Amino acid sequence: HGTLPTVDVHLTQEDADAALRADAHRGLTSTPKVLRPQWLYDAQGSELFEQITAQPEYYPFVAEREALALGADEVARTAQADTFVELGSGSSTKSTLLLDAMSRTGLLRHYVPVDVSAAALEEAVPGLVAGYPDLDVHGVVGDFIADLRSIPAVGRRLVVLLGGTIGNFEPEDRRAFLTALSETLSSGEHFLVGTDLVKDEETLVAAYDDAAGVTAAFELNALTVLNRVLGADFDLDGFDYVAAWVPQSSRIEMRVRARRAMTVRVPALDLTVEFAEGEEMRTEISTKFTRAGIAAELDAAGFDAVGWLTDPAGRFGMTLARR
Ligand code: AVJ
Repeated sequence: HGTLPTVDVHLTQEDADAALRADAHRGLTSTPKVLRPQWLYDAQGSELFEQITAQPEYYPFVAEREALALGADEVARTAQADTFVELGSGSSTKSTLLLDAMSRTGLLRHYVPVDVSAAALEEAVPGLVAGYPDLDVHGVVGDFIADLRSIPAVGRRLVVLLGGTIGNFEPEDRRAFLTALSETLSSGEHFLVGTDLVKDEETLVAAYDDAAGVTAAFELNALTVLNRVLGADFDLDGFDYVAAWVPQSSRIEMRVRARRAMTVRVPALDLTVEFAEGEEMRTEISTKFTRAGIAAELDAAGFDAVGWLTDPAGRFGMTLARR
């Protein structure tokens, strides 16, 4: 029993690889140097990220789950949706909290997991949906922004973006994403978005520079991926990891810093990259929000913020927005 998941592929591995190569060329030749967070999530990186979520300093994972455990039923009752669209997969215990709450309304029929990685869908979805034999599952392999319009409009949708993933986007990308999503949804459909909240610098920096060094290994793994995928010769011992709170941008910036001057060859891009001693290259950003700030961004994109969930300590927020 259980429906065999259908998967629509809007983005092939070749498309994704070509986009990443183009991005690496742009990022390695720009000032300052910068990489897309996608370089972090190969098999080893995904494993390290799992370990990050288990570090005592990394509160966002636990805090979001607490918020959902408290508020999933309220979200389900407000949204009155029969279709659960999850952007990005892998946070299965959290997906289950929402699927269960939506089941309790008696309306849930369809589950649409969307991810840029076919492998991530194959890994996360079967185990997740095994507990819901009557659920119609329709996966979509695609890019959050470019392929939003191809998300099937089977019924009344609740779209969710968990994990604080929206914090990874640059402001312009965030605006483009929220606007595209709003234009895709019909009046009366809902969007639930998780956002980590601004707090004291010490707590924030510790969350992104844990004592066990797991986050450092995770960010430095981007260089290993460049070595493997592009044939680059980054010397991993030549770089330190730095997590910096940048208040003007309200974000943590994750960077690798060259310990000495280095020349790095990147054969697949036909590129030679110079690093000065102390030069930093950004590997990821993690934007922190306020309740009013995210509500204003949603409003500007055509949504109404109609609900708010948070953990008891008020560390992480989730906004329910109505189109
Ligand atoms: C998966 C983007 C939510 O920003 O907290 C955690 C990624 N990187 N530690 C975050 C991350 C290093 C994480 N998100």
